[in-house]
Amino acid sequence: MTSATIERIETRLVDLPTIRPHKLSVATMYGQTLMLVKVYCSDGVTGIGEGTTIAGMAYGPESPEAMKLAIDAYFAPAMIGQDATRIQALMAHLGKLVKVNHFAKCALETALLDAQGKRLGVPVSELLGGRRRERLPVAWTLASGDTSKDIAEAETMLEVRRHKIFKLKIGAKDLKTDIKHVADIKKAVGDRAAVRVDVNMAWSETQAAWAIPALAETGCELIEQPVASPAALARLMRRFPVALMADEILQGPESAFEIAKNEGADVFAIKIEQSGGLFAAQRVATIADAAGIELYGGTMLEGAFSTVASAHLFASFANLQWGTELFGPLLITEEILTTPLDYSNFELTVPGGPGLGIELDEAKIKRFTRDGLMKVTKSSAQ
Ligand code: MUC
Ligand code: MG
Repeated sequence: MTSATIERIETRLVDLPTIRPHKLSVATMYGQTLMLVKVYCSDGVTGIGEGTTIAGMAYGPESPEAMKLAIDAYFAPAMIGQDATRIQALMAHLGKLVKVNHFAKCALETALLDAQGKRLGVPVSELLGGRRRERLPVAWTLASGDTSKDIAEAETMLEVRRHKIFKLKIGAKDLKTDIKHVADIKKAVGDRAAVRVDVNMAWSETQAAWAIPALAETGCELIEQPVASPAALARLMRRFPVALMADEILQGPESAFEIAKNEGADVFAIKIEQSGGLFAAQRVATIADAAGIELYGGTMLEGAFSTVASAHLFASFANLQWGTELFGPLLITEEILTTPLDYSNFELTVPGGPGLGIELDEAKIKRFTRDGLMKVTKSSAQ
């Protein structure tokens, strides 16, 4: 077994513009901030991981700034000098030192897996049990806030064969306006595309009970996180046959087990960051499979590094009935990789090179990097 210890950890915040405002019920995004972490090992190998969230702190408890701070002040000092090749043992050790902080943990685990894959000359998917598919279907979110703009965007995506599954962000407007928005878009795309919605927890149970049959009537095939409460979602499950998906309430294996036990969702939107890392997300998928819950590969609108890390994991899943929404890099104006990802024919190709199989364009991101790099080395960690 090769041995390598962790010598240095660098973090940075990269602020990138989005191609258009992205409107969710919780916030409107005009840009995306990636927290990138680079782990330098004693054998000369480096790995990169990413922590990204949606709209600062509007979506969840961890901001990019908080992830960076947690790594600089707590994780990195505890990691310097540790064996970089024993990833699960190291993550378990860090789990004892730092509670929750799922997104920061995921970024570090991704960087360690990237490094280990490069070290062994294998893609990250092979470290996760081996890929079962080379390409993943990718949905696109229509969220301009304007129905005709969304229809035009959907038409372009269909024409260039990039996406034929559309997720609509609703919940910010009144119920009737939202239902009409969904109906108009479904009518425009017809059988050429699937339409799904994400309410991001905006509705009460009674609002959801009114809206769900109306949404089913429009031809909407999947309703994501209509309400905030796991108990309310479970009750809605018993009342309506249309598929209901859990997202925000799915925060790792323990929550997956609770939802499964309560028959609280038809589908899980699995996200590597929300789960607490790739191995935790793998455990979420195992629980879903055992409970007969179907799977969807979710995103936090991540940049290339977390998107590709997710792709390696989702490629290894036994089941992925609802495809993925790994389109995050396409929502950002800048290409941050030396070789862009292959999105074609409605799918994303899972990179085949060692580690994540992608390379950061350092020169490109320099001008988007906030306040320079933070470095934690052996001397500064002591
Ligand atoms: C979410 O809530 O699922 C995923 C796609 C998108 O547009 O927003 C995200 C977050
Ligand atoms: Mg969601």
